[in-house]
Amino acid sequence: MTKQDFRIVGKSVKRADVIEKVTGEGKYTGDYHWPGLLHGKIKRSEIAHARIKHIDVSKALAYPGVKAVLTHHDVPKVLHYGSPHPRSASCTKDQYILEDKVRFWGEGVAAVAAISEEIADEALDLIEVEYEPLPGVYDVDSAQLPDAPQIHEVGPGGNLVIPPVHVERGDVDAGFAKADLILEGEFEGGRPVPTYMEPNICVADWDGSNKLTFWTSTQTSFMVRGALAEVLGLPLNKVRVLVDHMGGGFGAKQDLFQHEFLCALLAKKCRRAVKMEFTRRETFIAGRSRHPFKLKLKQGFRKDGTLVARDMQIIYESGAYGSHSPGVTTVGTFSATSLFRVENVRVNGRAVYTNTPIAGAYRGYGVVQTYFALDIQMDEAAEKLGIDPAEMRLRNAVREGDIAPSGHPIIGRGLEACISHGIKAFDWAATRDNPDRSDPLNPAIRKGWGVGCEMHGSSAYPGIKEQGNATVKMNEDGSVTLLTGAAGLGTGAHTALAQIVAEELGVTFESVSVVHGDTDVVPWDIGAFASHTTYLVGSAARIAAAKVRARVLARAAEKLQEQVEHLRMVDGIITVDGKPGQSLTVFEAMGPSRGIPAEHLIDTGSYNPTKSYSFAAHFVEVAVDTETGIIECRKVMPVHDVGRVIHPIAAQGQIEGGIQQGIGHTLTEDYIIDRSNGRSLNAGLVDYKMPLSMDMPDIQTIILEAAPDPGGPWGAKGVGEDPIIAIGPAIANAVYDAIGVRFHHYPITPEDVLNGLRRKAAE
Ligand code: SMO
Repeated sequence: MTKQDFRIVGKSVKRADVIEKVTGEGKYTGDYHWPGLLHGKIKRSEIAHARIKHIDVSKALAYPGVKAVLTHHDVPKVLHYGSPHPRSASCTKDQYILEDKVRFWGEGVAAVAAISEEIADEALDLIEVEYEPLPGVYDVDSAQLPDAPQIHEVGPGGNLVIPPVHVERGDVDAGFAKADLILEGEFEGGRPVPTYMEPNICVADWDGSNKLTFWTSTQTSFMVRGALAEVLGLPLNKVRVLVDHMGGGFGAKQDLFQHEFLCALLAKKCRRAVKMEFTRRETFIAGRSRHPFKLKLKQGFRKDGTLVARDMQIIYESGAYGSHSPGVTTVGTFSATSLFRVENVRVNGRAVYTNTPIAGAYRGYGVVQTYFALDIQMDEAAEKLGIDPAEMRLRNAVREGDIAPSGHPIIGRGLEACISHGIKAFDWAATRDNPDRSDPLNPAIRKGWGVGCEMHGSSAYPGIKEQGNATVKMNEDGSVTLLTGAAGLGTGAHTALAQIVAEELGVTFESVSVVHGDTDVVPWDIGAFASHTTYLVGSAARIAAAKVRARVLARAAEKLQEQVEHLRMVDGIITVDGKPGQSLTVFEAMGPSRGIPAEHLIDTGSYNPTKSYSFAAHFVEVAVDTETGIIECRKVMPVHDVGRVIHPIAAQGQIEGGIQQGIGHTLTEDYIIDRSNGRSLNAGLVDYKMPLSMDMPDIQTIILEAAPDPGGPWGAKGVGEDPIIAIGPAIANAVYDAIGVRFHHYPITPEDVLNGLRRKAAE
């Protein structure tokens, strides 16, 4: 199919949910209210590592308006996956709902249900907890000392979450022996928090048949269902999980959180519906951040720029529980074998427990960290070898047929296409060769330009069949309903799915409506993560639509007395090849036939994907104020290969959002933990600076369809996580270009810049 043949795919149709969203009519979990609804709150630990000697809830229970209090004495003693991921390799089973122990500051120790949020909050203060403090470890270095206190009994020991992940190819030592230039560096990064607009929220309600109905803001409704059923000892058909509109997730809403279990248990105890809602502060304390990391990287290059050997060791700080650390460590470690091609490579990844808040899944899942280092060191090598940095990346970019982190061969030349396209569109050579780096308006400002690259895989979990599912119904009037379990995080995924169905089926986009987020109704879904909804569920939806289309056409053929091969269906009109007068609407085709009343058609598609890789190169301009140390990211040109774009404006929105978050990571966002006692110092948005609209650069997005993936619908690949990855190193590289100071960490603060300038002046 050439681009011109598409009627709906590739067009920025009006989003299916746009009216309800802009008018405020769309329902989010927080919009559910009814008389008698109780409110739950969590009592949080004021100490990072301790045993609970005694907990007295009598005063709280006696407080007027309080309906129930739960402590570790009242909840099932079941170790659960903090993340109920079907791939056990992604997650750890190291958490109880409540325990007589706390492992981080702010961990829940008790839960209250009361007739109002205020009363529940006040009751928390009446719970008396007697702690026996335990020695804590608050950074990965002390956690790995031989005599360090052990945070968990489960796991391989040594405060490791899982055994080290090791991958090795070729002969690394021989590779270094061939190198003309060897670079070694240490890198580290802070703790950005996915600041979704809608804090975590859930509502639990039990009915007379002991069935739990559970509304929650989650990316993974079926995993929530599975984990709740397991812990509560219920069959899956006695747990119904509902997800309505969501205000973002960014990966972190893949976990099953402590408050979700507690909400269900409080509702059970009270025999009344309970709502539990995080404050913004709680999304920091009890949410999931990106993993802070420390990394050592050594690489060898030939004079012509060819990378010949790579040796990397990375430590991800997991915090108090494993959450997605196994997955993040595995994905990050394997991804570090790629991006820039190298035959001789060795990467070792570890995840280490500390008594700090939990790190988990966050857009860019382990890869943000490793590619930050790879891309900065690539820049350093280019400079040392006298090669233009963009040209250096072009020479080393992964190519068609190279082994991808997943073990599959890379399809197409996506990364090279992004780099070379950007070089031209950004006017890279002329811009960067310009010796004048001053700003005409402010002599203290130095301008600089940088580039960063990324690739990211979507989907594919070995061993899980039918990961993507969709059901398509052609109703008796010719309208179409798509049922999907894929959550709508706010990215427009449901619109893309509806476009795919309409295109494949041959009906108008407006005739397709999407039903989602009710586990009793929609087909099973692995969850909206790994940048895969369009790729995976889109493929399943296309298969389902094709089946329905064949059945509609079979009916039409019968009615028209024509061969089915001669029929076409476009925009809901069925025509006959070579007979312009002959046609039927879908409505007519679906109507009564030979006395049999009108009926609907329903079919389901399932899809087992391989893994697809998307690519990008980001070109940026920064302005560094040498008096204040403030770095301003002024311009970004993200060039992305998405294989096939389904909805250009939605894809562009994803890219712009990723850049905004990436700028935050790189320049200002860091959830700071006191390394002496595990207390958090800036939970909430008062002292944690995320970029706002006024901080946004001029973004000139370029979307390429350079390397379509045969596994995705018409070649489409993921775009969700990609844009957060390359922007960080691109900014760091541009800062070096501006002021000649190299930074190997994020965030790069004004203080860092001023100290760096001072160091440089002293050299
Ligand atoms: S961090 Mo993502 O939702 O795989």
